[in-house]
Amino acid sequence: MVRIAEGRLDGTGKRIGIVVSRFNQTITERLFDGAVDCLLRHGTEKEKIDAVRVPGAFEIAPAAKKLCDTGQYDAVICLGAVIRGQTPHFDFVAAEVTRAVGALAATGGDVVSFGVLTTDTFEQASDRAGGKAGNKGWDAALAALEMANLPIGETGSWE
Ligand code: INI
Repeated sequence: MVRIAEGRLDGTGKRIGIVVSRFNQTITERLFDGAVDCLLRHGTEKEKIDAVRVPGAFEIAPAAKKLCDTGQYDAVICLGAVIRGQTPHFDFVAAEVTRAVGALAATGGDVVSFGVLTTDTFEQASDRAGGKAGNKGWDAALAALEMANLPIGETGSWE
């Protein structure tokens, strides 16, 4: 008999923090709208969603850590858009936000999900922010809810 534990896609009663960066704001606002839509449609109460805006993707992880450190959130969703330009700057910002949010998530102390686009073009980002490739903000919110409900460690989680 294989024992499987997986989180329910249920936002009822969950307190959720969202960090969204302003750089490439036309994209990031669409990620934000998608994330909020997903949370509301899965039962999270509007009053239990708090959002923090930060300047750019580089600032996302420090703000997410501040939210985690309050101990008030069942999950923190990170949203941003890093789009390749003419210089290597893209690579450094993309690598750093991925590393830093990943390090925060990997502590396992708090649920942290990653909805930061890293694309070559604005069009690719647009496709993934409510365009033909879905909305990665919506997807990040759903992942956050599933992980916030992960039953590992709860009594009888495999029963
Ligand atoms: N920030 C982004 O969120 N996306 C980008 O595409 C981007 N680019 O390409 O430069 C970007 N840079 C700003 C960076 O995140 C910081 O806000 C800035 O360096 C100040 O710390």
